[in-house]
Amino acid sequence: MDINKAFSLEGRVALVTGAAYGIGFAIAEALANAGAKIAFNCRGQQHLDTALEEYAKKGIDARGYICDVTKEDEVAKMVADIKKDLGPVDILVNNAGIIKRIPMHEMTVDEFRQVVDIDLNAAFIVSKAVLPDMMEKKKGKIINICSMMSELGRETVSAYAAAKGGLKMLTKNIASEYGEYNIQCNGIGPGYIATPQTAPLRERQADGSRHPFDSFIIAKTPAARWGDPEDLMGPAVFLASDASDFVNGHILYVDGGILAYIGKQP
Ligand code: NAP
Ligand code: GCO
Repeated sequence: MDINKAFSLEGRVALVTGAAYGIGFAIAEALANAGAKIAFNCRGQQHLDTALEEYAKKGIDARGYICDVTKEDEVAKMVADIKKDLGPVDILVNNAGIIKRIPMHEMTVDEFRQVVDIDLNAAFIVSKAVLPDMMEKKKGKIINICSMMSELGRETVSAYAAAKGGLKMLTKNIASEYGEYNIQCNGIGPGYIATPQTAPLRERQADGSRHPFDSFIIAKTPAARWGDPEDLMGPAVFLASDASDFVNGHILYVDGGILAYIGKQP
């Protein structure tokens, strides 16, 4: 095997959902650096315009689309527009996601449903939209961005954990149902990563000390640090490339060792 060719994404079209910033932006940058043509989406024009500027600063000619991934008609239009602009999607990264940190007994049904809609149902919607072209080409990669909460629970994240647990099983089911089309579906399970989504968990206290949750994660992580979106770039290229053609239905945890570690004694 030519190992450099195996990791190359030259000529491939990658759609990374919710890649205006955060983990999605880093993954899109990595796929672009490996040769892929990049399409991304978010919900608002302002985030889109800022993201296009940031991609351009990195020399990436990304195509941005306004699309709410929970809306099947918007997704269908986005996938059709990408096909017209760049070609059929070869690599899909279902990254878009939100979290609501509310004690379950205080969470409304609508709040629960909104998290599940974006973090789980949308992966079904977008995957369903790109599968027909992948099936026709008999080649495709779908990467679902799971979470520690695909394996573990904690206070206040019931909807998020339910969605991410479901996303783990959706990943395994897509892998099972479409492996015969040479389509591989895997997950990436990031640990605790420093992005806008986790900013509230890292805010300095009034006295300048670390947020208690920040200290907790440092103690729970063998690497004794939060992850950076850059830590996900290599794993994403691996799972998007031919190098992982016999990896299917796997959740690759990129967590600094959290899931392996009981945690440092206080
Ligand atoms: P983030 O900084 O909050 O970014 C989330 C992205 O998703 C934004 O670009 C947002 O764009 C987009 N988005 C949200 N809802 C959307 C919708 N309905 N339609 C289209 N785009 C939507 O989050 P992040 O930390 O980068 O996380 C990215 C993914 O990694 C999420 O699935 C998250 O659950 C997962 N994850 C994060 C961590 C972590 O520690 N940060 C760890 C494990 C897993 P707009 O709001 O502009 O639309
Ligand atoms: C939380 C965090 C986590 C991370 C991530 C961990 O409140 O516990 O937001 O859920 O986002 O999913 O893998």
